Amino acid sequence: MAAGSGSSNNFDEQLVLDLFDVEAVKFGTFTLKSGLTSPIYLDLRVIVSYPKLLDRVAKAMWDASTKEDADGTPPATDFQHMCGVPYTALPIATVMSMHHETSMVMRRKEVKDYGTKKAIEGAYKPDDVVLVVEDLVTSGMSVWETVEPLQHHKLAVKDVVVLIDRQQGGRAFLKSRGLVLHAALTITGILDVLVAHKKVTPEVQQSVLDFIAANQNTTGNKVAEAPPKWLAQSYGTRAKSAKCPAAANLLELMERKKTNLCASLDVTTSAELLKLAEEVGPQVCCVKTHCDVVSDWTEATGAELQRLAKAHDFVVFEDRKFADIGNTAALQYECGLHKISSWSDFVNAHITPGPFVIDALKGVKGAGACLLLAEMSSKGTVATGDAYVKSALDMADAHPDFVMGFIDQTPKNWKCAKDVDPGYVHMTPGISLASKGDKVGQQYTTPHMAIVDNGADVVIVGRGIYGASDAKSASAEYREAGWKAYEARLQM
Ligand code: S5P
Repeated sequence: MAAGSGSSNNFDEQLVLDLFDVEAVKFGTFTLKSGLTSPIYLDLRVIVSYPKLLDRVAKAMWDASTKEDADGTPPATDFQHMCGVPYTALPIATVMSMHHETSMVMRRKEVKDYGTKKAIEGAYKPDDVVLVVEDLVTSGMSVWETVEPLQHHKLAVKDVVVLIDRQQGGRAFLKSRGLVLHAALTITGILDVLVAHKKVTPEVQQSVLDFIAANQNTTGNKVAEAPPKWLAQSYGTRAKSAKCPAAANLLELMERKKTNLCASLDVTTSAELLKLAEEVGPQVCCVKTHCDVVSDWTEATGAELQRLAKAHDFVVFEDRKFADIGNTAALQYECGLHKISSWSDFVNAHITPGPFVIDALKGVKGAGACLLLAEMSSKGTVATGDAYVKSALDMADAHPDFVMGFIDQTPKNWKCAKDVDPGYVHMTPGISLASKGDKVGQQYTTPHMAIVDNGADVVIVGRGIYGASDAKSASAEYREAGWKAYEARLQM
């Protein structure tokens, strides 16, 4: 029996037939979580109810990870621990662990306070090698969500073993992140077995192959293409080409201080704000404020913030998000209780009023610089699409001395990414190492995803820092995660 490409030497026909019998592999019309209609459905959760099958699955996966594959993939690098991706792969990893007396570590899915370091449970030490165990791989994203926290806790991950490779780009995606995929079974191999045993018709086989070909995660392949210019350049190099002095200053600062972390200190009293700025100051390149949530703001608050900025070498960004006609925006920038232009290094503006809002802000006495909101992190935002991003870019390009960059989410994936001037700074909010979102629409990604996968330069972290029990150490952790991701990006 010809095994599908990427399958192991010991392609196990009986295992395929058993999986089919317990309906872990089903054919029909299924609506996936993504909304796509699929002719095949894999539900490997059912395996826990069949101990003998669970045992065989564990054996097949151990073989796949410790022997050379038919396609020449070498055995996994020696590992000290295995980590099953919650939940389906946890019992599989447990059985593998029992058979081979190999230690496991466990990644917690929900971690309340990242600073407690309880994200990874088990007995391990830095540089221990972990084999990640997953039931199946599609795009590779779910595996990556387990790999990233392991690496953050200084564990080395080099190999991933799955029962089934859906052959939808996961292998290339993981490879682009330095990981080798070992698969006991592949979809093409499974189909070959089931057609040979007359369990499915050649027509069904073809429809599944067509579905797989049409639904590929190409992120792994995209990485191999020429990246947008700014991704391959250091902050220092880009500082030299920046047309806006505030962008040059921030990029230089990031290079000098080795931090790309912006702390968003969204607290409601001056005392809390200044205490936090003092605590996190040594770790950040920027402190972001919302002065209008501070109940006792005075001129002294702004002045003290600037003193701390000088003492700790960071810049101050007031997140005012101007969105009115030019005349009003200019008044809001210069006047009122907050006199924002007198103490902030830069501000930001929505593009909805059109380009004159930039002219107006630029004309204010003491004006610093401005970021434009090209994308937002909140669920359901209507600021989306290529046309919206293109408008932001056009507005920036018309004022390159005053617009220092963008608040954005996925600049690397913008259609126009290759043409974006590397002198712009990309600042990305919606960053957390522990949470996926809040109850009012915030959506989080990790520093690594933001910087490596989405092209951010600066990660903006709010509650992940000021909401932690120890803001100082939380800021140090985010700083380390952000800088490591930037260094990894430069290596790609
Ligand atoms: O799209 C955006 C733009 C901004 S500036 N999404 C955001 O979350 N922000 C700001 O970033 C937001 O106003 C808040 O100050 C910070 C994120 O805070 P966190 O607590 O969710 O990390």
